[in-house]
Amino acid sequence: QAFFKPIQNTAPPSPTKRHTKIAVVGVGNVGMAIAQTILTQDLADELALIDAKPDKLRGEMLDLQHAAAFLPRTKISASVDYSVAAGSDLCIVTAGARQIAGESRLNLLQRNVALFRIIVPALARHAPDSMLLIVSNPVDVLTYVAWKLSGFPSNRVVGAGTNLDSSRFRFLIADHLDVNAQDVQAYIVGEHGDSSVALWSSISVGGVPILSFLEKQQIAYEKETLEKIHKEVVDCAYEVISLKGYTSWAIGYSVASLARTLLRDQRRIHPVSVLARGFFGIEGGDVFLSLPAQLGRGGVMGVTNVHMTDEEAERLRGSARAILEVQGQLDL
Ligand code: 6V0
Repeated sequence: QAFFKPIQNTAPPSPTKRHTKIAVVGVGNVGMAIAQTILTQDLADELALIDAKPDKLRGEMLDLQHAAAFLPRTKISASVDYSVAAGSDLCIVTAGARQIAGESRLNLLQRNVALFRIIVPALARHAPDSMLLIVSNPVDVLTYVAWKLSGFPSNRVVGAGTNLDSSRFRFLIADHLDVNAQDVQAYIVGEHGDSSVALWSSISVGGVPILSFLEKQQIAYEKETLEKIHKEVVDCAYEVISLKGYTSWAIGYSVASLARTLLRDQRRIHPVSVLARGFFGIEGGDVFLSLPAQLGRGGVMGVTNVHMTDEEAERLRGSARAILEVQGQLDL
């Protein structure tokens, strides 16, 4: 006997109501921070978790399911089998090998490419219409690898890129000026990592361009202070990792904000890793790196023609060359 007595003659559910499903591959620190932010922010009707370790996977699934009484209703499933991702609208990849002491970055990359050879074709097979959002590092090269291995059009493959770096940047500027980080418009573009580029010339706070404001107010325009802030953005990931072993909360919020923009067609502009060839004079091959991109239900809709000084554009092209050099050493 059913728990509820059905009401007769009801209309069927509206066919226009979209059912949203997100798959997260890798239930480590980052994957779980993303999963829990997705749940608390009510971004999906269904959440599928995938990992290579069955016990850890089931433990994480149960732990999240046990919070059901406090969360919006989301069906949570988990499996080592990629069929659990079937029908996903968005697949987020956080799986990655851990760096072994003394291992080169290139060797780590090659091990991650080996993982992606399993993960990406399986996702493409089970969720052929999905958007891929890559988080695993080195994120720019791995987003390129995911694009190649998936056979998806480039608008449906995005890397988390410098979305997090830009959030760190906005926090540090806000802290420096004692304002709200949400009022700070500032982008870090290029590689997620050491060769990232801070676009100082386009920063504004509450609509006020920051560099001309500082000059007009005759506040000593200290290029050094600005460079120090950028250096802190690059260094702070290493600092968090050396202090707590990994980063999780900020990347969780950063990726959840991307998921919201993509799935809810918010058309917001995020600095994320996209196929960058042809933008800002980037040549020399297919390279993914972060540019301020407009995102929506169709994935990447376009790249903002953000103002860059010649020096900033040259640094961006340098960042592209650095990524292409690593990419050239891979055999795909
Ligand atoms: P972690 O805690 O070691 O988790 C990795 C998970 O991947 C583990 O649960 C593994 O079992 C799983 N895994 C390994 N191989 C496979 C496989 N073949 N299939 C499925 N799952 C597998 O790492 P953590 O969660 O801390 O980091 C994950 C990745 O995110 C790393 O590559 C980080 O460098 C990267 N980050 C990227 C950021 C960005 O801004 N793009 C920010 C933070 C971390």
